[in-house]
Amino acid sequence: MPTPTLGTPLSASGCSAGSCGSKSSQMDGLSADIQRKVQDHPCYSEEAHHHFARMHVAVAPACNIQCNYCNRKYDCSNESRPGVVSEVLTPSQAVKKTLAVAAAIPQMSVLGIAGPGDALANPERSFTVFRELQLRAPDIKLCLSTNGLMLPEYVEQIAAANVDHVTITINCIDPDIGAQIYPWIFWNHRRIHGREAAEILIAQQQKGLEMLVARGILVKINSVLIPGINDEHLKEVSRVVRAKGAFLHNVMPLISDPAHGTYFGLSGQRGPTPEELQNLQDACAGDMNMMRHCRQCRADAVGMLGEDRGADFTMDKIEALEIDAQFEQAAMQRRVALRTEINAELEAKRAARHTAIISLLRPAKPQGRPVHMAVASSGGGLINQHFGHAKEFLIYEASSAGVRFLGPRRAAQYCGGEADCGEAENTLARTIAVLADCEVVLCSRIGIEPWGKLEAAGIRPNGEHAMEPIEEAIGKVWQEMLAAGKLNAAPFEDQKMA
Ligand code: CLF
Ligand code: SF4
Repeated sequence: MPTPTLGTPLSASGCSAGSCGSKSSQMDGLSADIQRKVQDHPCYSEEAHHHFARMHVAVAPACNIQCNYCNRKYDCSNESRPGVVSEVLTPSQAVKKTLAVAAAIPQMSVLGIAGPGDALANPERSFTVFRELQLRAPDIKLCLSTNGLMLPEYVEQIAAANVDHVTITINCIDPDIGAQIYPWIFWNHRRIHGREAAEILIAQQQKGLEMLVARGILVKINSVLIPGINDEHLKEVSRVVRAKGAFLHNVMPLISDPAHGTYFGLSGQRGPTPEELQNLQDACAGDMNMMRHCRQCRADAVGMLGEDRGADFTMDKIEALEIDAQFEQAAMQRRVALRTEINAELEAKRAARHTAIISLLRPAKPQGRPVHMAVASSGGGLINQHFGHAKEFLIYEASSAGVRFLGPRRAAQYCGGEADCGEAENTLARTIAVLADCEVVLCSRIGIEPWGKLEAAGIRPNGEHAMEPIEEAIGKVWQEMLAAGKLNAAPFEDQKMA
């Protein structure tokens, strides 16, 4: 499997485009076939997630295993954060909803089945949806998420349905660790507990992974990081799944809250800190392409990653729509035209970025410490959101090695209008706490009050790069800090004490 570099290297001293081995995009080094599969899938490409949307249809209510981090009143943690799925759909409802959403949101490029149970514990329902959509909206990529228990049995059907992307949640390859995560599985008409259950599940997952790779289907591995149980072990998991040909590894933090009623939530098992998550992702990254932009979506999520437009597309609204072949055809043409346009723009930007990076940094490799920066963006890969409107910030690290995305971080929204005034102080303080390790926050605009409070906390607000591409702007700000001599001292000593 090719191993693309995620992020934009700043350092490319002494080289010319295409000859130095440095990469201006994660697309570099991928075969044309894999590029085609990845370029507009918002989960498989960090770049694509700024431009393309996905949706999930909740057609899979049952599950055949129990994970200690899941309570099936809530969404599947394979692919979602805990939260009740609004409505479980029949396959025909799911097809109609997909066609309606894909007509309303032309950036919609992927349809996924990710719960609320397991897609392959509900095979008839899942494959009915895939088969129908393959006929009626063949431009939409099909994506499936599973715990892997039944995967070997369904690989042929997955391939026949043109499902090009499969996610397997693999939390361990050691049954003793598995026994701490999975209390039981349902297998061959009986419930199996403990180590034996984990052993079967692990064997099925590994076999399914090998079978998918052999058929050229892109496989992403999701792993839930559970401190004290599988944290160290996930490095081994990453190494093994990569060796077997998995394309991407997504290590997600355990979400553990007693209110969710999960075993881990009720037993006090904690989730990882952002630093623990990043350290593990970095440790795995030597062996594997890591996904860092996962939003742990709901099993009925709709829209760009990080936004949820599910409320705009409830079944009562969908049922009222008339959808015929002409409608489907026109919608598909709009999607394909927009996709072609976006992909051409991205390709041009990649080429320009590579050239700019090389000329910017030649001949000497700049030295300076890494800097974390937060970005307010509403999509498109641009710095285009007001600080006070940001529901999440994208955290990047700039260094002499390049600009790399560390992940999204949820923030309290402080600017919710007059009704929120009393809360504004607290929510702003919480947002500043979330950004504590960042030295710069880039946004399109920011009010005087938050500006002052951020500065007082040692975080420099920057609105000078509004509407600019994120990574380019971060590279420029880092260069300015370097030129101003601010990157020689330890983090926060020069910048924050100024
Ligand atoms: Fe859905 Fe999953 Fe397909 Fe994406 S989500 S089935 S691969 S289309 Fe994506 Fe959401 Fe993370 Fe999943 S951000 S939870 S990785
Ligand atoms: Fe829950 Fe998904 Fe685990 Fe099934 S596989 S128990 S739905 S997290």
